[in-house]
Amino acid sequence: MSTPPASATGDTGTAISDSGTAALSKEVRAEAARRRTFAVISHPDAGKSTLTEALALHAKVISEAGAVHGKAGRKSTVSDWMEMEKARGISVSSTALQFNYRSSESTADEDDPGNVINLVDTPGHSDFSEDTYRVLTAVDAAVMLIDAAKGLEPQTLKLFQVCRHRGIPVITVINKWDRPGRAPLELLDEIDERIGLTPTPLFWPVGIAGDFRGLLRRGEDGAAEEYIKFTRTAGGAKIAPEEHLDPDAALEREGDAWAEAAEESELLSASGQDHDQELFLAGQTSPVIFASAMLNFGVRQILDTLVALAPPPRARLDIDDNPRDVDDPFSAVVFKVQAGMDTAHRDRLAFMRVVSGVFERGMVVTHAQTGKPFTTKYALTVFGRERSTVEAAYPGDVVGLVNATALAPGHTLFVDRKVEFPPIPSFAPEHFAVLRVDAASKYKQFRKAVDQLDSEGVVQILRNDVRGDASPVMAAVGPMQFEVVSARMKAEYNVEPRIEPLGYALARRTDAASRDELNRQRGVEVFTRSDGVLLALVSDKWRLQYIRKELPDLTLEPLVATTD
Ligand SMILES: Nc1nc2c(ncn2[C@@H]2O[C@H](COP(=O)(O)OP(=O)(O)OP(=O)(O)O)[C@@H](O)[C@H]2O)c(=O)[nH]1
Ligand SMILES: [Mg+2]
Repeated sequence: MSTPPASATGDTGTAISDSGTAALSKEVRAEAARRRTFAVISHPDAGKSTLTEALALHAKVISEAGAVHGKAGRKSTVSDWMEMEKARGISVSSTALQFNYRSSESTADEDDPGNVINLVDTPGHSDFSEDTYRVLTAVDAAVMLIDAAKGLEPQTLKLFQVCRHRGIPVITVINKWDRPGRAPLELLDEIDERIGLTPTPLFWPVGIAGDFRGLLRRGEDGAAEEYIKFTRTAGGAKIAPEEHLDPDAALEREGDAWAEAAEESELLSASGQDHDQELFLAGQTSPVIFASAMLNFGVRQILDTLVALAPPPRARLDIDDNPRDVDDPFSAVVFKVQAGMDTAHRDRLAFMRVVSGVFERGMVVTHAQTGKPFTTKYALTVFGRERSTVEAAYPGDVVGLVNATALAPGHTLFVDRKVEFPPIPSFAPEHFAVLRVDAASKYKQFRKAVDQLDSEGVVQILRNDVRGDASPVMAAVGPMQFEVVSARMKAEYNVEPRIEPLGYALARRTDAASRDELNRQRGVEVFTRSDGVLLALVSDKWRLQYIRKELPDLTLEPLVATTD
């Protein structure tokens, strides 16, 4: 755990001398420089949660990965802690983990404190893509997993586009190389052709998919620098032992498998597929590593690559496009709100990513959206479901604030010089359902649950006078979000809700002047969302086209759907 810098622990009221300010600024810059904040993203099932756990295993924060139960014989991962996630083996919500890591380079130098890794495991299912999108607004890099047998999948393409749009550099991991899959050069061609991103492998597989022996480390000109041979451990529960061999010894040991890997590596150089840091940061190329998250092959190489190449926290632009530098006074963005993580306490955590300055627990910060002061008495660093009190945090760190009820995704916190970061656009919902509870005795709990899940953004809650408060309408990007609502209402509030799908397929933003006329149309109903925005739900696009044509003066604006 990081300790607060001496220069930052004084009373906030006392003036800090110029030399003190300079020392603080130096401290913050140094702390920011050793941080790496990234998201693990992919199409469902490519192995994000398995990799997240393998990375934690390599940083020695957990001692064993996987065990007996759950999907494919493995216990649920540290990042999949909700009951629904454990039962189905899928992630339905993003999860943050923070840990220290000393790369092989930093362990050589005793004074080197190593790195602080802030990792967010995201859900792959497109129904939860809004959660993933919010995470991508808060990280500096992404690790994109591709299943060796499946190659690019629909969600992979969408996520690459989001990363490009946001200027997030991507490190690509071709996972599950322990299972039969496609030819490595073919997988790279697909990335190049379909995404227009040049893949630049750093580690090339020795042995075809399904016969994963180890990795060839590529030098600058594509020449093989060394061979890292891995040994399987029982069930992949422990770090896989590595043996490092020079190219001659590798050829002797692996014969054709090595010769082929070496030849392919040279072919890649001939087509210009070597790593270039500037092009990587500019989002034009992506370093590639082949791995097996399950067997822990290539996992240390992923961590070391993140430390060596992924960008540390940098200045962030505010709503007026002015940069907030990492050593400016404290500021942070909230990217996620989650309750029910601790069934004993039932508290609500707002996750913020520190953008600038030092955060100290107990600090009074300003909530930019309301201008109100906010005391950060309960601040936590999280590791999946586990949490511990955090005393200080630096740019790049993810901190959970307890019971910060006014905070919602996209909000800004700051001290001293005011700043407000751009809001996170919300997705256009395409699925709608009525939510109600039959037992009148449960109504109070039901109301509480609705408010909570609404404020987290699990679904959007819509209301109108005709339907009344007892049966609000839920709006979602995907229907699985409704299942999460149902599961969480039962688990956290002991309420058994009834969910009835509604026959609308589109939502458009409207205004008070258009409301009555719209409500008179067949297949249209106007609602107020909890943030005050008026939404017209429409049965289908033909109905929408018809109304547009017949009543062109009515306001019907599309909502931003940011993954498209
Ligand atoms: N053979 C093999 N299986 C793997 C590997 N990595 C993950 N798996 C398996 O693939 C399945 C999905 O893994 P997860 O880690 O849950 O995938 P995910 O990407 O987190 O899935 P979602 O969060 O639901 O999108 C599990 O059965 C894993 O055991 C790997 O390297 N090799
Ligand atoms: Mg997962």
